[in-house]
Amino acid sequence: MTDQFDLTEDQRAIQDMARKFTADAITPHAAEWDEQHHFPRDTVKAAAELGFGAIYVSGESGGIGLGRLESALIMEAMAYGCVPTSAFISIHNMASWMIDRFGGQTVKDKYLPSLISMDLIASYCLTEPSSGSDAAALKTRAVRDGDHYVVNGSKQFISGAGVNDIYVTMVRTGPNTPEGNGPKGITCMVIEKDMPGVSFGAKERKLGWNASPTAGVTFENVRVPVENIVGGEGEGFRIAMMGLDGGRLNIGATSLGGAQRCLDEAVKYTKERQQFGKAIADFQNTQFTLADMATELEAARALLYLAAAKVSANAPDKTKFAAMAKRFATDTGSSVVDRALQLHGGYGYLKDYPIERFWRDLRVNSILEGTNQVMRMIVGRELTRQ
Ligand code: FAD
Ligand code: 2MC
Repeated sequence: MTDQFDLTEDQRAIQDMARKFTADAITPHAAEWDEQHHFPRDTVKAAAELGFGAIYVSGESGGIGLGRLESALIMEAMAYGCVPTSAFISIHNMASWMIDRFGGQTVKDKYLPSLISMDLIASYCLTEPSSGSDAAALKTRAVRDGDHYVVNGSKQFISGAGVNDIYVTMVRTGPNTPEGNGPKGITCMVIEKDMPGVSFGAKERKLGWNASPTAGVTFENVRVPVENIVGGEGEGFRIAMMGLDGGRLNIGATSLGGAQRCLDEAVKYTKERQQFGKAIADFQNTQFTLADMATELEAARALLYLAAAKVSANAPDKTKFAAMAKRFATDTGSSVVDRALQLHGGYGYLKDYPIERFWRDLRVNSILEGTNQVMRMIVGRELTRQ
């Protein structure tokens, strides 16, 4: 086996550390967080002590400066215990990276130290009530007024809204022209929870991701200092999309971790459960099902790790590969979990076993950070580009 197809010793050490953290601090509590709709802030903060609040924030800025494959390994490991908690930490990492990679020194000095320690936690605000997949149609407007922008509008479906401290927000600063109303009229800026005029909607009631609060955010004449913009005016859409290249890998990785947990549970369960005088693992149907689940999961993992290496290397086809991997890993993850549930029979449908929670938690991964139809659109456009 060449090293090219295996993890390095350092990557295995990072994976082991994330797995141990998950086994100690996440897995024992995840069912309760789901049931109680509890956001585990203390656990998230404990993850920061391992550097997981700034996985790919540069070492220069105080992060741990790892690549996207290492990030995927960490997200996959944490999702083995709790998918929404892992994804929550991923979103914080995506937003922090955007500040580090594109922000000026002032905005970096102002926020990064507290984001790295997760004393402040960040949300990512792109979606609006009338613009989900068509993200470049967003309407939240920021108008320059001296040393400030005055922001008005609303964001929808924001993970961490109301509990998080920092909102990395895409707003429209362009003029009312076709170009100003398109992607080139969008700017990225950091808005704080406590700035006057920021308010939050009620917590959404969801199928899953109960450990991760989701709500709308409204901005009413919020005065945001000009120094809070990340990148230049008009660069916000590109920055948002580059953030998502990494975010989508992480979401795919959480599907791999959740599905691996359910596959492991299914192997264990089918060896124990007896019907017709033998373990159900002894039926050929069970073995074929488990074999397909394991094979498909490995294929998804291989594509996701390749895509992660491409994003780390800033390869020209990184966006296409991130989209392919997100689509394939999230769809495969849900399909594996569904089969794990079937192999548990009626017990898989009960909250006494973890499968139904993963089934619910993985479902949304085919929708958020770009639906899997949008992922196909990105890949299809790339394939047919002249
Ligand atoms: P729509 O865009 O209205 O899509 C509806 C359907 O139409 C989908 O099936 C879609 O694939 C399909 N469709 C749309 N356009 C096309 C097309 N051109 N071709 C083919 N099919 C198409 N957003 C954030 O900014 N920050 C967050 O933190 C965040 N967290 C979220 C957490 C949760 C739990 C959820 C559910 C969503 C979150 N989102 C967040 C929003 C998420 O990114 C959007 O829901 C998603 O991008 C889809 O947008 P939409 O819901 O408006 O669906
Ligand atoms: N990296 C760098 N630049 C990019 C890019 C990327 N990944 N993707 C697009 N761009 C640039 C692109 O090159 C173009 O610039 P230029 O005109 O200079 O060439 C500009 O951005 C506009 O791009 P498009 O012409 O592709 O824009 P369009 O509006 O046609 O479609 C689409 C873009 C559909 C891919 C985008 O709107 C999209 O990803 N939609 C899904 C929205 C989404 O993912 N939301 C997730 C919210 S976050 C979330 O859910 C969480 C849980 C946190």
